[in-house]
Amino acid sequence: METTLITQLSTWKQLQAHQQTLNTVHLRDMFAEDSERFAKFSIQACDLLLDYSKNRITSETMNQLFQFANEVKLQDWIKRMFQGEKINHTEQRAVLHTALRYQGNEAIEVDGHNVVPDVQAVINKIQQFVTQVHEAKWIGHTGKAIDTIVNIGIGGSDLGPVMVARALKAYYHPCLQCHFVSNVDATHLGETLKLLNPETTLFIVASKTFTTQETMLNANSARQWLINKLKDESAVAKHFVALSTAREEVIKFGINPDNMFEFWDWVGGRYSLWSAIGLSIAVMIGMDNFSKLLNGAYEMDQHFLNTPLENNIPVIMGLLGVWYNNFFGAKTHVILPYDYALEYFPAYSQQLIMESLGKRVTREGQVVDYATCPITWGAPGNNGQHAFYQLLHQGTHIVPADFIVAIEGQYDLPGHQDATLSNAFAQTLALMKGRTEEEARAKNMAEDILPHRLFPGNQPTNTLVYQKLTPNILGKLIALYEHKTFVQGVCWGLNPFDQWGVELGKEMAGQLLPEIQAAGAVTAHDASTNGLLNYVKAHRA
Ligand code: G6Q
Repeated sequence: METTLITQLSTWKQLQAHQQTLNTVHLRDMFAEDSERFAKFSIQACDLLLDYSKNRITSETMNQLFQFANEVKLQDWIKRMFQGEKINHTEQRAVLHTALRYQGNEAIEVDGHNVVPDVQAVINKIQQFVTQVHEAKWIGHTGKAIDTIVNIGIGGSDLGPVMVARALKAYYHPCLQCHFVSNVDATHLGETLKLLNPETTLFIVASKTFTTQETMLNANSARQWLINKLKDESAVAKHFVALSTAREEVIKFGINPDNMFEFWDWVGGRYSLWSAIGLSIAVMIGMDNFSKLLNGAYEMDQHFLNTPLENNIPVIMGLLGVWYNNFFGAKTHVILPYDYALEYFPAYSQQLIMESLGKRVTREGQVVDYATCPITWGAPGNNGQHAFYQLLHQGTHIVPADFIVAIEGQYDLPGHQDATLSNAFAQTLALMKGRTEEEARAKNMAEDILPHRLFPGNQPTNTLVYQKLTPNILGKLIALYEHKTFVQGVCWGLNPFDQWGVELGKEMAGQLLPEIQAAGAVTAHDASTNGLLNYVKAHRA
């Protein structure tokens, strides 16, 4: 169906013209001319401070971005998502990760069915299970308490849980440890199995479809390992539980459906850590803390749903991303947590953002004539400074960045937090200001290498500040990025909730597997693929 691409909208054209007036304006001059920039371009909400004043914007820019958001009917789309409309139209599914953390009293319906009690029933089941493990009432086959859990899953069934579990290590139950196995190459599982005592290990097989090749292979190998060690197939019942939407597949695998924690097709993989997929998190941090995580996300949901665009954090961050991506030609976006507990947050965000927005046709199937998702990357702040920040300071690309900064760290070691904070803010200052020739000379820098000592600055940054990374704050932070991603999906006219690219990989791997396993030369493909397969076949034992 032909529709109006966003590039035809009047607000888009207006933004293009407006960008021309700002293209050569330097952030340092904007700050020099207006001492109120921080007051104008910062928001405190949901226990977060967002300082977006170090962006190449004026009040006029923001007004125009909000007008654009209105023209693409952002607020309608937000409501449609929260109300359970099937906005994931290519899979005919509602998108209701927000229902998983809903704390209100209204019904949320999918096909006329209220899903809120279903969600609560699974939360209750998780709660019971967590209590049983913590109180050593869920015991292993040989009568020993569980002290280790291993989540086996990949993509959305891994990245959220592993990121949150890493972030909330300070909240772990003292008698439990956890591992996450995702990769299909035997190293990941093999190295993990070496660390495990079969009598005290519980495997959590996390897979929405329960057919994903990597997860099923890892789960089957773990199952075989357990049976070999405990010399009894019935041991599986006490050492394996499943998180899935696919009951029949779980039964086929040999897990009793009583040991299955259910979720639903309206929970997207990369949005699923709030569902049964979060079981490993709940076991490790306890149900109270898991509820605080859900609560934090709910508070951000309410902020997103009810706050006017002008004060809405996910909306502002989303629109700023569009501003750089489409009007300044920024190709990437970097996420830099100054909180080591958020070590895996960039990797998690990569999936969230790039799997949602790495698309080239609109909802109506029209090929876009504008850039969509920026390449998203990142690493913990200080480590990045000694690695890739050079490119941010003196490279040729505009790289909008999110600095995520904790006021208090997880551990109270003298001097560490001051060093962290000074580094974070020094970087945003340096990226904004740069260093001019005049300033370099004032510091007596040698003339012959002067050009090498100059920094253009004018790199845009957002800074998000929170008190301390608690489960509640983490819930808010994750929900913020989920909603920011949704905002950009609406702006670019995309369906952020399907992932046909992932499906293609799954399908092709399924095709090649029997060819790798069969005897004889492979001839069915292009010369490269045939050549690679045949080379490997000829060279392996
Ligand atoms: C996420 C994607 C994808 C998915 C994995 C695992 O949104 O759909 O990353 O989570 O492919 O799928 P299963 O949970 O079905 O094993």
